[in-house]
Amino acid sequence: MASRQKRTDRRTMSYDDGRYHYSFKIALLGPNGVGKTDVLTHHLQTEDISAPATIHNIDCGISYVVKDVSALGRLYRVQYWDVQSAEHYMTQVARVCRGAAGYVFVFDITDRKSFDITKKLAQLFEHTGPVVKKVLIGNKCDLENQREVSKAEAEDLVSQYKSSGMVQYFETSGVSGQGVYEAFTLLHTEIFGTIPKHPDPELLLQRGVRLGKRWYGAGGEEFEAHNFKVDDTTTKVDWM
Ligand SMILES: Nc1nc2c(ncn2[C@@H]2O[C@H](COP(=O)(O)OP(=O)(O)OP(=O)(O)O)[C@@H](O)[C@H]2O)c(=O)[nH]1
Ligand SMILES: [Mg+2]
Repeated sequence: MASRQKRTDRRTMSYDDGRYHYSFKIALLGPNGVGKTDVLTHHLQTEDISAPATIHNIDCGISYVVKDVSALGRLYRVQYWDVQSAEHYMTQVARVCRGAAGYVFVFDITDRKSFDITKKLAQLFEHTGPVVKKVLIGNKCDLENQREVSKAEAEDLVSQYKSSGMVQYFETSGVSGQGVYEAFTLLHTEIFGTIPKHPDPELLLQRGVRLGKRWYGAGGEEFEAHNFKVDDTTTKVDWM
């Protein structure tokens, strides 16, 4: 009983209490049926992500999952927004996804129309500039014999949007999980790379990144970055 009480307390204490260094949002965008949810599911199963995922459903098929990712002694709380059929809700998508630190544009390599829609989505977020990071994913690479979009075309799209933060093209399979780890790892690393050593909160917000409370002591005193020690137990707490 005592131990159950203790567990409950820990859970309550750690519920969104800011015990992380930074938080940010990544939006997955692409037309209906390209495999966004399957790709995200594979990503959420990777080992370097802690804390179980809780899916929150919002309007119009939009849902998000919150996960903690640790890297280089920092704990990042990441919200992954899975935006269904983005082509039908362009205005809403633009509003809901505003302020994201990263975008994953997904199309289906066996469906040219999906590539054309993804081009429009990439254009919708062109204004974010280079500090917001983006990757392009050509999914269903297990269906090579049905390919309609070449790698060269997809890579051309990345080059076209390089100045608005698009960094690389990946081919993935939502069936086998091939390429998923590489795509998300690169996107995370690019986002982590936008955070300066002594960040100014206002500057961070322009990159879609917020500070967590790990920057502050119990009395509200501010810590220097090098004074941090990540307590690994917090990454394992079921906090939602
Ligand atoms: N062969 C193959 N099928 C896939 C792959 N990824 C997803 N699928 C299938 O494609 C269909 C759509 O996948 P979802 O993950 O639901 O697609 P989505 O982009 O989330 O679709 P919406 O949520 O409707 O926008 C499902 O039947 C999946 O099993 C893949 O890489 N290869
Ligand atoms: Mg989906």
